[in-house]
Amino acid sequence: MRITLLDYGAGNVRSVVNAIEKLGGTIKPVIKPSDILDAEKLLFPGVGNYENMIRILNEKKYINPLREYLNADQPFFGICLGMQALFEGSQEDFSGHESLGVFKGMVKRFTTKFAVPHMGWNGVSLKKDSPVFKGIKADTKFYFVHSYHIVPEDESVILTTTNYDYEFVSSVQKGNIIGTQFHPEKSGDAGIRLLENFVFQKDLRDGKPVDIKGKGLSKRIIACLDVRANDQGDLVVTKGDQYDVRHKGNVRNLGKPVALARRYYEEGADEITFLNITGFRDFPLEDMPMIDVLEKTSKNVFVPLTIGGGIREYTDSNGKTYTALDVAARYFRSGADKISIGSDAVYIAEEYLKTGRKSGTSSIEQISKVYGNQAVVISIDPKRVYVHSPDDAKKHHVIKTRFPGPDNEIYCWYQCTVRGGRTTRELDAVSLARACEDLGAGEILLNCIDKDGTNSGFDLELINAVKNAVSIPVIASSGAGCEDHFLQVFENTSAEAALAAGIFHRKEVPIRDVKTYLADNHIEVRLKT
Ligand code: 1PR
Repeated sequence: MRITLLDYGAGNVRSVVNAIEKLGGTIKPVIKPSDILDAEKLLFPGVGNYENMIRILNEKKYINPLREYLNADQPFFGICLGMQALFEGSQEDFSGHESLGVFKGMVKRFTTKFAVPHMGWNGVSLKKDSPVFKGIKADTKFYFVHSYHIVPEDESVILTTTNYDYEFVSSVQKGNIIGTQFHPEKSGDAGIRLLENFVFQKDLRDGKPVDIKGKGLSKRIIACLDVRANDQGDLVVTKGDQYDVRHKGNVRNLGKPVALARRYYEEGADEITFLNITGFRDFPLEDMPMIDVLEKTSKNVFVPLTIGGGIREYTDSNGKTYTALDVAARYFRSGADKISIGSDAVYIAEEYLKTGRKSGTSSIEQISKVYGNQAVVISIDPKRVYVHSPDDAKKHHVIKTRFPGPDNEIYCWYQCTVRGGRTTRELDAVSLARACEDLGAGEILLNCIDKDGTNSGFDLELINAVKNAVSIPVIASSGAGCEDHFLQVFENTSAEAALAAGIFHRKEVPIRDVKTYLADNHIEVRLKT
């Protein structure tokens, strides 16, 4: 079966292509407007920013052929922005460009005290029969990542709804036209099944009303792979002990990145994060192995992939300058869904806090504008600094701690570091997180150097301090040593996700045991069936 793919050039379409090809389908990309009308089945995966997408569709003169194709009720599957484009406009668009308007209604921003973007695995309640849901169990969860959702005027087009503080429409169908807010290509086996149904079912049309309830949003469990070349020059997954990755002088070698990522996908990881931990000194576009890792991983791993390390502006030895956006674009094209910025975020926040002005040119602003906030993660590497009194660190966000310092200090603040923890800066983690959210970041990956590799549990005080200061999702990281540490994070903080490395690499606790333990203790998780 030949699927025509509408790729407007922003975001990761590699996973969709990989999924279709894995299913035995072939992909024909849309190169010119008439390719849309020639399609047998048209797939439109959209990710990023609505305004950017609709501007490109107008510039490429795709609007009229798309309308003609859709008005003829030809098979269409829109994912995320690809579905939102069917409506009359979005609150994310101030450009005045024309939308498709094939379905009546608007795309609106979430109005909730919950973290936005809505990010993670959530259930769907099915409102009518549809061949695209054939063989998919009622309690299946799909991967969502968005700050805006559709509000259709015509209720008959609603295929599923999902609960995130309130009920919103998470997919639509009218005849052969289907759209999902969630990403099937990032939703593991169930998502692949949905795409398979679209590709191979002859009759796709929607049927009778039903009312099948779905489950709620899961807490995410993320496997993290710190990657670097070892002394023999092989790219390995390593693991630090408070960021020191050497044991008896050698870089610890805990496996190969592609193979480990696949193992974690099969064990039920909700996301995989790769951190190129020497990225601060190398130039990632010359570091082709990381690109190769992403390309190979995305062939078989259908959950979100994050890549961090070295996302910043760079001038090569010939004097050619690459923007952080160029670096990120290369990673997105290779299969990454999110990029994570460490050192550069600290410098950007320092400048922003000093001047009070958004330059518009920082990596955070540039990448979030083109690829959407949800694609920009800020990786924070803080260290505790103990003080006797908040007056001893007036410029910083100081907390009272239950774990006194070496001189019995009962206060501390969390000092930001750059260059893999090697250099400390006069900025605290809470201020960094707030500044980055302001600049357009969509998620915080909150490491903790004191806890990293210690197996002694997460730093709950740090997580609460940062989580209470921002309204974007926070991933708790560093220190997991047993199943109960994950439970403590979710019971004592409102972090949306927990990330671990060492215990998974050393096979001390399998991911599925963590999830079963959480489920037994009434934490909502996605259990792989
Ligand atoms: O500064 O933008 O180039 O990004 C560099 C990235 O590499 C940052 O995200 C930084 O956190 C990461 N990094 C740099 N050096 C190290 C190191 O370990 N020497 N790793 C490093 C950070 C922390 C987590 C780890 C958790 C969980 N590692 O990734 O996986 O602490 O570990 P655990 O469960 O074993 O306790 P830039």
